Amino acid sequence: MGPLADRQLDVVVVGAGFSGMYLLHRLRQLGFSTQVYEAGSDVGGTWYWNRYPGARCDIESMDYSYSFDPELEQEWEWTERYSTQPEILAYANHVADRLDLRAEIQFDTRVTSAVFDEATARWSVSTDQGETVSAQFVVMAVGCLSTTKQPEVPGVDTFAGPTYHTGRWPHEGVDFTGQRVGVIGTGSSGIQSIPLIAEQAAHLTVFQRTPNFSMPAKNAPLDAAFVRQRKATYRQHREEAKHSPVGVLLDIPEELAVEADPAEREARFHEGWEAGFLFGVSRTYGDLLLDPAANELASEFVRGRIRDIVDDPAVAEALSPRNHPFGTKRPCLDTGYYATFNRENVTLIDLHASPIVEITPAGVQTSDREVELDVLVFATGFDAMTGPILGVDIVGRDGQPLREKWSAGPRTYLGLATAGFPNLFTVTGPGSPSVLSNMMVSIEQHVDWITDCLVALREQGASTIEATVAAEDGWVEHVNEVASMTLMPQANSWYMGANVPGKPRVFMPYVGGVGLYRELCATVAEKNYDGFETLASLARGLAHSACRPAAGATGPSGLRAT
Ligand code: NA7
Repeated sequence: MGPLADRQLDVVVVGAGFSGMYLLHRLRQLGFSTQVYEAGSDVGGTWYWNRYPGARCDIESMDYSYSFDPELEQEWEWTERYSTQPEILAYANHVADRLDLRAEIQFDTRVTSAVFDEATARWSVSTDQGETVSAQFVVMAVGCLSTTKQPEVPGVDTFAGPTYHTGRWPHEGVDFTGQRVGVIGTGSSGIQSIPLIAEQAAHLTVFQRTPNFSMPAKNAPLDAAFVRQRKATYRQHREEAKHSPVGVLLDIPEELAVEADPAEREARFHEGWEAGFLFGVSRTYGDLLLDPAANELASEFVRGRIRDIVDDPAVAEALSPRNHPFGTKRPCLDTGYYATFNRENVTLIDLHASPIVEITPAGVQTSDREVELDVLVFATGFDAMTGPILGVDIVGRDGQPLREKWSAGPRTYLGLATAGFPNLFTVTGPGSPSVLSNMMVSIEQHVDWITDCLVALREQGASTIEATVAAEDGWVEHVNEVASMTLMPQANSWYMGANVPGKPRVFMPYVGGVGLYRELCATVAEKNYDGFETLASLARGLAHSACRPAAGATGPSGLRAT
């Protein structure tokens, strides 16, 4: 038995990023007593931690913001097409102030465990500050990219100089002037930071394991006329985004790249490249993520741009992705990334040709040389999606740890709940569109769904809600089936858990699209939480809610939105 819980709450929310903040606002409005715990010292989640140089959103500012408050979206002024981390963090702070959120957020506090007590149908939630509270519901609003991953390289702790992970960057910044800097990792964080570090450092060595596809961001100050026009039509724009495949408006032509006239195709790829848009090239044809031959056409187009930009053909080739289809790892948006490798003070080390053997006190030893360094930057990413959830010791019914249940990969119903863990919800969890979408759109949809669900339970006098195993099995099967119709599972991506040694290879996000997914979730709610079991009494097995789905009705076919 843990320490006795001294506070009784309706809801504990773990995390005060954009999910936790909106959750708190909604729960408070609806009269649920709520405590938010946040490991950081302030709000902002991913934007609180990721302060590395060049950190910037790759969804356009006017889309990457809350839509729930029309006044907020009218009053806030974004300055650039793609917001910098400081501006997004300022926005998060503005929202926290405006809605007076901080009173119910306990900062500098990490939730360590959450244990479900079947006798009381409540969660006992403990923190690293020695506090234990009792809550009817727990919502994991922990983000998808918040558990940082160090490079798995021998000697990593022996380096004599300072080391920094992009996802835990010091608040006071880092001055690289006159330093010999090494950056390990060329995902989005590496690609955003490398051009700026190169401008400051005496010398920069980039250690690249997998070259990534990156496109120019074409970032610029926002045009006042565009902002006026968008604000005038914001409601309609948001509504359309909510029902789109990825939560931003895209015209995805049905035409196939493999059937297009080569000159027209080249021109369309160029337009996509010049658009400065994450989906610029990816959305030029309908078959790029479905047909390997179509994908290769887009991949080769991007490799051609790399050859155009990079002076040294050998470096251009080393920077050219060839081991995964375009778009199956999240493509990056950059400002001057490839051109950085034309600088005299920048060296690229292709780790496929010469792998890192160890990190030494003096630098990095590869199979063919020792690179002496003063500073090391780890842009090595995250234990994505499941890492932050499993970082809390969650124990459900029958004493089952979630870590055990998910040992072969996450199993959820709708990415919102998992069987055996009553009254536990995840925001943008595995099995939901999440990281494949504009996160703001997905966050708001999940928060609205969860809070509506809590209201429905309150109205019905229900004390617990739990996904059925049948519904969960059906959903997991559906998520896998849809993913396998695409090229997405082919890459060793963090979507697959492939970046973390030993992590099960499962394609975690739902590729069905946010519009369809929203309809499916709404249908489940309309059918009195189809696929969930609710209990009106503390005694299990009694008083099941009125509308129990037949086991067969909750599989993927039973989930067709109508
Ligand atoms: P990512 O995209 O996971 O990138 C991490 C990078 O670090 C990637 O290039 C990895 O190579 C590399 N890496 C990881 N471990 C090692 C070791 N041990 N040795 C060498 N290289 C390594 O993380 P980011 O922070 O850049 O971006 C995460 C998301 O944030 C991004 O997708 C956007 O959605 C925003 P690998 O590809 O695994 O071979």
